[in-house]
Amino acid sequence: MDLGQDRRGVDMGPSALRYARLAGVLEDLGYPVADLGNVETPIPETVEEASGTKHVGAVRAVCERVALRARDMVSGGLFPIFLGGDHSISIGTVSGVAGAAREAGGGRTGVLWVDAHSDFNTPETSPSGNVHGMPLAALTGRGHPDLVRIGGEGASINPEDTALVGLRSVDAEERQLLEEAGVNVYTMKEIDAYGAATVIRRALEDLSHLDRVHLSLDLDVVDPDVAPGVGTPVRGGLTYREAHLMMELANESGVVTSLDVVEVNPILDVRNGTAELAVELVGSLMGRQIINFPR
Ligand code: 5AB
Ligand code: MN
Ligand code: MN
Ligand code: MN
Repeated sequence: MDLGQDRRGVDMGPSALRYARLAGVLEDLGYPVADLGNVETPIPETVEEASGTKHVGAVRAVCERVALRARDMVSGGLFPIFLGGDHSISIGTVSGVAGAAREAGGGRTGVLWVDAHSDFNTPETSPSGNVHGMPLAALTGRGHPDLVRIGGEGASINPEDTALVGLRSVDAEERQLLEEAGVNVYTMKEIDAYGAATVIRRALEDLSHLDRVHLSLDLDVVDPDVAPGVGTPVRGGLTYREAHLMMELANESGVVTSLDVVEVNPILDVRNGTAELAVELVGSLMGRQIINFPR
């Protein structure tokens, strides 16, 4: 899907990730992999652009389909990996995963949001009207009613059950909302000051009371020098090794139960390098040891 933002191209993200051997990397780790194909999504050229929250009706329709797929995967005991697409898909992925787990008595789902941005805008605070800047707010019950009710009425996630890591671009009013909501926030400043390992461990600790953790990985968290193929690059991001280390430590914690890989834009990429990095990071999250040294 690329209805949630202004630049074309993120709808090619899933193709680029498949081309970068995502399934092969997981199979090499010993996992059986089933690619369930694409979720039917209109292209922006065929969707009428309403004013205000851009393409909200179409985004909602796609996210409802995504949420149903997510439910089936959780009910089937699978580890879902969702490929974006812009970050608005996560309103569907997270609401579906959390809803299915809750109804099956599988308890409470938390969200680890790894992103340069906090994606906590509402239509009132958004400077752009782009839904990809709103998904985390919608998931906690804030924002456009058509987004909030995706995957079932009301909030899918408690704000205190979320941790945001890697932030360096937050809009002024969005910041107020974040503070009021009480989400756990770790900016690049904390990562620079305390190190990536300390920060990701603290964020995982914030979520340790939960039954499931959904990791939503926006590739723009990585520095644009390393990951140029993203729609909304912001300087001062994670290094190559910091990004890997965070995934390796998330793997060690063993708490992550589902994953989004979003915002890869092949049009802006250089020789599919950002998609390749994304696939590597999934490998690290799922247990690949780059340096396998006995100790
Ligand atoms: B992404 C911005 N805050 O709301 C807005 O890439 C950017 O999913 C949002 O993190 C970036 O338009 C959304 C300025
Ligand atoms: Mn995002
Ligand atoms: Mn982002
Ligand atoms: Mn973006």
